[in-house]
Amino acid sequence: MHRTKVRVVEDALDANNTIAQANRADFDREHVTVINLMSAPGAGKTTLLERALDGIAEEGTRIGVLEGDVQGSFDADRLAVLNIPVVQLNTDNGFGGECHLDANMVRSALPGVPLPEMDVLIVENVGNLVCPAEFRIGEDARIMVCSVTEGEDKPLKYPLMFRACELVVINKIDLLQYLEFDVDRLEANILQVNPQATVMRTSAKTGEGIDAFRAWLKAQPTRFFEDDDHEHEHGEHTHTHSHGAHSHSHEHADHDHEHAPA
Ligand SMILES: Nc1nc2c(ncn2[C@@H]2O[C@H](COP(=O)(O)OP(=O)(O)OP(=O)(O)O)[C@@H](O)[C@H]2O)c(=O)[nH]1
Ligand SMILES: [Mg+2]
Repeated sequence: MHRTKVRVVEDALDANNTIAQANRADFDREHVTVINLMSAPGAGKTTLLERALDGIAEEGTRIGVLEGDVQGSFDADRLAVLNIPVVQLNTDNGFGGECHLDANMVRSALPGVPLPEMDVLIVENVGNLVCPAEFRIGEDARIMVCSVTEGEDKPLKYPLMFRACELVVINKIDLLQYLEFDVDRLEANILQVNPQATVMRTSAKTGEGIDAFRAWLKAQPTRFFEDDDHEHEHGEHTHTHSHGAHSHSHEHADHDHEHAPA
C-alpha cells in the first residue's frame, strides 16, 4: 500500500515537471524571469509586493504578478492600483480548490498573462507552508516569506519549503518589540536547513528592509544577460544559472504528499 502511494506521488511530480518545462520554454522565449513567492497564509506576501513594486516600473524594471488564491480576487485587486499587469488565478476553478499552484494551473493562466510586457513575473502562490514547495511551475527562483509570529522552529519543522528557496524574507519585524521572539535563532534555523539561502528582514508595514528586497527583485532579469551564450535551450533541471534554481531535480520524490490517495 505504501509503495503504491509513493509511486503515484512520483508520477504526479514527473507529470508536473514536464508541464513546468513547457512553461519555462514560454518564459524563456519571452525573456521573462519567473519567481515563485510562497509562505504560510498571511505572512505578508501581498503586502510586501504592494510596498516593493510601487514605482519599480518607473525605475526601469517591468514586473508583472500572477496571483494564486483558492478563491476570490482580493490580492489582485490590492495590486491593481500599482499600474502593473496583474492576473488572478483561482484554484477552485476546475482545480478542486488546491492548496498550491502546480505547473498545469500556471499553464492554464498563461494565455492571459502579457509576458512581452514584463521582465519579471512574480507568481504569488497559495498560502501554505508545505505543498507549494513540492511543485515546480517553471520558475527561476523561489522566495519564501516567514513572519515573526510563526515561531523560530518553523524551518526545522517544515524544512522542504525553506530548502527550496533562494531567498527567505523574515517579515513583520515591526512586531518584534511586542513578542518574545528570537529572530536570530530563526535566522540560524533557516541557515541550518539551507546554508545557501539569502536572508532578509523586512517590515512591509513600516518599510524597513524593503529597499534590499526591491534591489533583489530588480537584479533578477540579469540572468538573460549572463546567459547569452546558452541559447536558452535548457530543460527544467539541467540548467545552472546565477540563482542555482534548478539543481533540485527530484529531491522531493521520496516525500509523501498530503494529497496522495491512501
Ligand atoms: N505588523 C505587520 N503586519 C503586516 C506586515 N506585513 C503584512 N502584514 C499584515 O498581515 C496580514 C496579512 O498580509 P498579506 O499581505 O495579505 O499576507 P499574504 O501572505 O499575502 O496572505 P495570503 O495571500 O492570504 O496567504 C495583513 O493584515 C497585513 O496588513 C508587517 O510587516 N507588519
Ligand atoms: Mg496574498
